[in-house]
Amino acid sequence: MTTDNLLRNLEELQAKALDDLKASSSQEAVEQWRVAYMGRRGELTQVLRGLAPLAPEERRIVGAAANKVKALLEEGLAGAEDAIKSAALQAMAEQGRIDVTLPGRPVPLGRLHPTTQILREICAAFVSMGFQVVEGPEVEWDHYNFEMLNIPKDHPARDMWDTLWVDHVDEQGERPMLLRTHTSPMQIHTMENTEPPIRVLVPGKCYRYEATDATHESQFYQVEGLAVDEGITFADLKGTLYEFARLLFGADRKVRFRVDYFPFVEPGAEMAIDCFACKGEGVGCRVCKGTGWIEIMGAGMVNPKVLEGVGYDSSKYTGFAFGMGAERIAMLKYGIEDIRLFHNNDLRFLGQF
Ligand code: FA5
Repeated sequence: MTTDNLLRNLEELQAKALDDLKASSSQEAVEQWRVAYMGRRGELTQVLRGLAPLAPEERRIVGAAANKVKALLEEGLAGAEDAIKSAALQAMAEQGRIDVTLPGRPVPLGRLHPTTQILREICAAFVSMGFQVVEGPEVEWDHYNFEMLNIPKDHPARDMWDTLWVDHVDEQGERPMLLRTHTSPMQIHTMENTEPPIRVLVPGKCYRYEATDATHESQFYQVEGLAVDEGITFADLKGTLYEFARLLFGADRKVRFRVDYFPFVEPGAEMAIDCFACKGEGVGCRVCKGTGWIEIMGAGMVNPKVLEGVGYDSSKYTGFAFGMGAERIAMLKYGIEDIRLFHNNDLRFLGQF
């Protein structure tokens, strides 16, 4: 073949290769193209191999032209590969495109149950006065729920606590186990396990065999308090509970103590605060039912019999105790009219706190 023919062949090869490359729009097609022209048996490779038998002068001319074609095809190949890569990237970006101007979807945030909130508030108030928070069992012995609290069997005061008994019979044929009706048994557990000075606060669930209504549930929370030391007086009880009422219900609260009966305290008292809704005026007020006062807890000086029952010297130690219903405090504080709402799991109710 003459040099001219060889050069014309090269020109045709170049034109055909570049046309083919233009038509190769996928990665696979471009790879096939590379193999067809520049692979080991590719068309251009064959031409380059065919240079060997040529005369030196001819080889120089055709070789230079062939190398030019080779460089051109390599350049074309790199360009085609780049174009395919950026087209793929572009398609990915289009598919997963985020519209940053769209408003976000609100994430529903959970919150604490109103009972948990009030328990924390009550605990924080007493912790600030040096009380320590402890918890106790919900399944109790008659011994702790009643006996050690100066409420022996057949004592009429047992009627104050409608009891749910656990179906467990002992050797004497008695049922000594129950669901605690109040948190007061923790007074005994604490005193049995510690020496004065004692200042504890016991939040916890209680159970009573009671019909439910707007202010009564068969499961509810109480918060118990107990302080025992040398020289504790009724003035300490009043001062502590007065401070509590101010912390929870506002600095200008007034408190009222009236005599009440609980077998484990002597004297016993019921504590009320002046109604924060009507400022104690009463007339027509739904919160205090027109009395101007709201009862919030039972309290009193620990009965010396109870102190002696746990082995304390009642001539040396005195103490005070109190117990309040947590939901009732929450009802007062947040203006909730029905205690049954606490357990309904209604988000319209729970979302308000
Ligand atoms: C007692 O349970 C005594 N242990 C309180 C006490 C402790 C007095 C220490 C003296 C010294 P009472 O039965 O009144 O007392 O209950 C206390 C509070 O628990 C009530 O004021 C009320 O707020 C709450 N409570 C009682 N029964 C229910 C009920 N069925 N549902 C919701 N709350 C209740």
